[in-house]
Amino acid sequence: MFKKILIANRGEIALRIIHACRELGIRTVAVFSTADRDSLHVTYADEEVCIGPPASTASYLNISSIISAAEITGADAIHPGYGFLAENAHFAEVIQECRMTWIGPSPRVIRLMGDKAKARETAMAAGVPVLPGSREPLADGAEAERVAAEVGYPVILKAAAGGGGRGMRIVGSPAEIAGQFGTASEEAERAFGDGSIYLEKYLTEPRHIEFQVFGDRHGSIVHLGERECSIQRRHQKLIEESPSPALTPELRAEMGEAAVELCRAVGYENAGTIEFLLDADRRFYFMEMNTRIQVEHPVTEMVTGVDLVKLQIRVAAGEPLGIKSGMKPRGHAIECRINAEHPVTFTPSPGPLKTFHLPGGPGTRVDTHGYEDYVIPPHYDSLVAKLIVHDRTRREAIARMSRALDFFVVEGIETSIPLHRRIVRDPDFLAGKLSTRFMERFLQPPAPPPPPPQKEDG
Ligand code: MV4
Repeated sequence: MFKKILIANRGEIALRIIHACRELGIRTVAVFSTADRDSLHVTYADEEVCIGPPASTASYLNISSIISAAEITGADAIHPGYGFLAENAHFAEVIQECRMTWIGPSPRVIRLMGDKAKARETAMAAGVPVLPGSREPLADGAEAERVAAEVGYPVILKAAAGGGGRGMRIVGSPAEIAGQFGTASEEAERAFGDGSIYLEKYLTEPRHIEFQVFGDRHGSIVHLGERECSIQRRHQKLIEESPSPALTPELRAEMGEAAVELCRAVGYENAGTIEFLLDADRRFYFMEMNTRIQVEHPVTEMVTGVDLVKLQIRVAAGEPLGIKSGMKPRGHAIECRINAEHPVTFTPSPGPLKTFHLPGGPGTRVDTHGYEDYVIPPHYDSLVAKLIVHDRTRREAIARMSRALDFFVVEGIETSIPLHRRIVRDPDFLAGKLSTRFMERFLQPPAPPPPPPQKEDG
């Protein structure tokens, strides 16, 4: 087992990784920017190294600073968390060249799955269902026209180097397709340095359901069930839950096996997520793979009882997984992401936490780096806390979430807590009627009142 792990991240996930290391008896090294001197990950790590100024590009994305910090402190492994360098194959390679362990999948697999067009081809070859569309990136507008006519409109153009909603274009008719292909490709070239575009039939109101997968160095691959992530706004998830209200045990087994097959095809190691779209007829299609631990991993932890971060560290150290695939989910878990932003306008709201009272009680977990008088810096993402609840049924979990939100008191900044309070009493949410369009409908301004009856004049 490792003696010392450097955590190449900040915020709640850095703290979460410190918790796992502490329980495994591993020493920790925090890296921090000058904006994060007073952060809890710095306080609670055994050692800490300043890696640069506030801008991420100069600190948490600065590979040479982070490698130097690891060398100086004698760390034997690096955990990247999520975001920042978590899916950077080059970073993983440099770590391995420096004779340290990268806690994640191989650079080869990160690179393969980072190319969303190659990931789609790999899924097709592994017999995992994908939406009708192009086999390889499109050569030109004429080819886009041909494939779109074949699969039928609407279609979606996606940047191979994009992912997570970046570089996508929905196209409704043949008149627009060639032009949209051109602009999408130019934009992708500018944004990612790779203009490759592929095409899929567009599903108008799917659910977003993702499977947690895990591989070890001994060739064992398992899935730990799904997370329903349909409640999102501008590709930022707001609420995640497990199990999905849409899955039966049979469909869960089928999707889980497809996820495991894809992992097997690429020799996947460590934690990963396979994203699927599920249509109204409950057909599922592979969308993309994320080669990291995700923000919403706690909902899976709550229903499986598996500590996913400890497992990441153990399998990176060469230990076998030691868990069975497809365990039956125990009860129901829901996570609300509490962001430092205005609940109606969604504008960022950094600043001091004047009051910060966390909810507690049975089945209630809060993952946060916040504390009273902590000042949320404006330089990073707005996640201040994840509120996760667990109970026996979905109904009870929602009631518990509603209660926990009422006992979560934050003053000094605006947060998304009031928005979550409204979502958890929405009739569609309560009925489990979810789709990626949920927030669009939820945020629609209420219809204006009918005009008053006109007086009849004679
Ligand atoms: C789609 C789709 C429908 N049909 N692909 C969004 C994030 C990235 N992983 C891919 N995404 C989608 N891909 C096909 N063929 C719907 C989404 C999607 C979405 C699209 C537009 C607006 C909001 C969305 C929310 C979730 C998923």
